Amino acid sequence: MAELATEKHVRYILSVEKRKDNFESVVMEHLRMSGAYWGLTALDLLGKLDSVDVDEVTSWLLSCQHESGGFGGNVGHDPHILYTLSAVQVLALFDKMDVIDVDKVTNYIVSLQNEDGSFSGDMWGEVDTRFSYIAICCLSILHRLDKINVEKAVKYIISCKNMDGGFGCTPGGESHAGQIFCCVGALAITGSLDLVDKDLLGWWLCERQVKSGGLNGRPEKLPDVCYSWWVLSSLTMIDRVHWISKEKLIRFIIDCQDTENGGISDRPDDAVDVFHTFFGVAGLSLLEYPGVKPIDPAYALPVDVVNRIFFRK
Ligand code: GRG
Ligand code: ZN
Repeated sequence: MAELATEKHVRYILSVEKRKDNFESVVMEHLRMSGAYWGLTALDLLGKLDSVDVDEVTSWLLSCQHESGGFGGNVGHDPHILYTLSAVQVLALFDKMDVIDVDKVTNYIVSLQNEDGSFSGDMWGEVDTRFSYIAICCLSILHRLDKINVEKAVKYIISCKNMDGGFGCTPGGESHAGQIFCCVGALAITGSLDLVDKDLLGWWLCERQVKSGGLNGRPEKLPDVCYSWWVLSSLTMIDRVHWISKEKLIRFIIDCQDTENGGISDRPDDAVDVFHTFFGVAGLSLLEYPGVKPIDPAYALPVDVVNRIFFRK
């Protein structure tokens, strides 16, 4: 089997967290909270979460929280539902949920649900099925799913389902693998997967595999390592992973590694980044690649972390 350069990737992820002055860190500045979630989850999947300073990351994370209960992407940045989920996911990885006021974070998310069941991303009101997933995933991790109207939330997600079996950002929006992950993930967490036509959606999703073995996000688009997560996690949740070639996809992800300096890129020979490094490792995890811990396809967290959240008490 093609080799994953695990040690190199661990070193790459640790170095990105520390760097402050290069191109990638400038690009990452406004979404550092999600960057922390991607990097730390990848490290955990590779069995190396113990190489980070938990107290240092936790105190930085807390300094990104606002009075509203929501988190910003970095210190001094406005709160957004996306960074709030990332912060909660990082605390779940660290088993440190006790450092936050869970009801306060819950109130922030609850305040973003709209009358039709949809969710806005922040106070400015943009609506997207991404935010439905984020709200549902985050509240489920916090054991507070009962604080929103789940029935209406599910109804809104179903109103974004298309004739091809896929889902879009809003009703009538084109099917896209990223939105499909969000909608299927939210339906999985709320126990509503019976509302998905699994064969129809499975067919659309498996058609995303192209000659090189990689997956694209929509018909006629180029393959990209991050769809090894968006597409494959969706196929896993609807039990149709065997409809693609696992061997060819493993080969494609491995071909996107920088074997010298570590990290994974979107396509072979492109520049690496933490986002694609995480989704490459997460994809390999779903493909049961040896030495990579299993990841939960709905929560996008290691299975042992999800078990700790739900089966501790
Ligand atoms: C916890 C994993 C996790 C996610 C949180 C933010 C979020 C919830 C989900 C994002 C879902 C999404 C829309 C992913 C797609 C990202 C992406 C690669 C977009 C690019 O789209 P285009 O149209 O590129 O620019 P293509 O590949 O279609 O050419
Ligand atoms: Zn990508």
